[in-house]
Amino acid sequence: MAVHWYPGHMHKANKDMALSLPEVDLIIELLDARLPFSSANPLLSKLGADMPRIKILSKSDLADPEVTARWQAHFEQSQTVKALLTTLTQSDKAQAVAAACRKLVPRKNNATHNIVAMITGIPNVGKSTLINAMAGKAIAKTGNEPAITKGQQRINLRNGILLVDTPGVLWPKIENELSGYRLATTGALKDTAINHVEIAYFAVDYLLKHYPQRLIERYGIEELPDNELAFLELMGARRGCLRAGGQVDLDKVSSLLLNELRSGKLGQVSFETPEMVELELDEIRRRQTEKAEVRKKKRVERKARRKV
Ligand SMILES: Nc1nc2c(ncn2[C@@H]2O[C@H](COP(=O)(O)OP(=O)(O)OP(=O)(O)O)[C@@H](O)[C@H]2O)c(=O)[nH]1
Ligand SMILES: [Mg+2]
Repeated sequence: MAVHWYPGHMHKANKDMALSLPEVDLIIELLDARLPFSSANPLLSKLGADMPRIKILSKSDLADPEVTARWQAHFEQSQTVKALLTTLTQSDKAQAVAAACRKLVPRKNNATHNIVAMITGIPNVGKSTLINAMAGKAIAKTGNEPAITKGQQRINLRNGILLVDTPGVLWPKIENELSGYRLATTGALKDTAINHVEIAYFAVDYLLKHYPQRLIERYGIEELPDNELAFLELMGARRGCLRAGGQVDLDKVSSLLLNELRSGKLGQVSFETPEMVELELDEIRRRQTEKAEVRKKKRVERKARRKV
């Protein structure tokens, strides 16, 4: 799915983050544990690339623990990942992040200078929630929809750490189509920017393949159909998502499914594994090489025509 949601405040947020970098000592990058690759916005990965960085897999309570453990092992192989906090409660996580900040910026671990930590991540990943946990009170506005934070906000924790909350940013262009679908499924795109039925088709197709038992248990459907439309129609009939005349209201049943999936009612679900992502990246590279070859061939042909 091509993602077309890059509102003006995201352009500004990117610029502001780059401008603030000289004052920042370290970056805290939040990834969504359900889609650690697709939520790792390359713009944010490049931001302050040589700066100390703490990576956090957020919302791990909603992700499949077995898959999260695989991602954790995958990330820990990398030299650049300093800390990866997953299964901790918000308050333990807050304490662990503060301790990691002090460890990573030892020169400022004193009473005279604040460590400045910038929190980055895609929309709705939990940046402001983490800040509130670190502050011990609700300072930053949070909400279960993307683009709650629209501008940078600085919060002095008065314990030697100053946090910079930033608005969630997405990619201007997402190379991997599946990443777009996963971001829409988990709620990183504004609801008005997506077609619920198209996203529900993607989600049901994925659940039928990877978590069929959850669908059976949640919706009491004994025999699962083999396609997503048939499933949504059955589910719609059971849940009373009907239009006048008795036809299933696909839009309504799609929204219902996405809401239940996002709020964990279908259990802990992950949308990608390191192995799946490796295959997808291979496919993207193959397509890029193919495109480059076609372009080269056309160039050669044009040149040959000019010579005639
Ligand atoms: N289940 C679960 N929900 C979480 C977690 N962290 C945050 N949330 C919820 O996710 C939603 C978004 O959280 P925010 O902290 O506002 O996210 P944000 O990254 O600041 O979002 P923007 O400012 O819009 O970019 C809220 O409803 C939070 O309660 C978590 O670890 N688990
Ligand atoms: Mg926020």
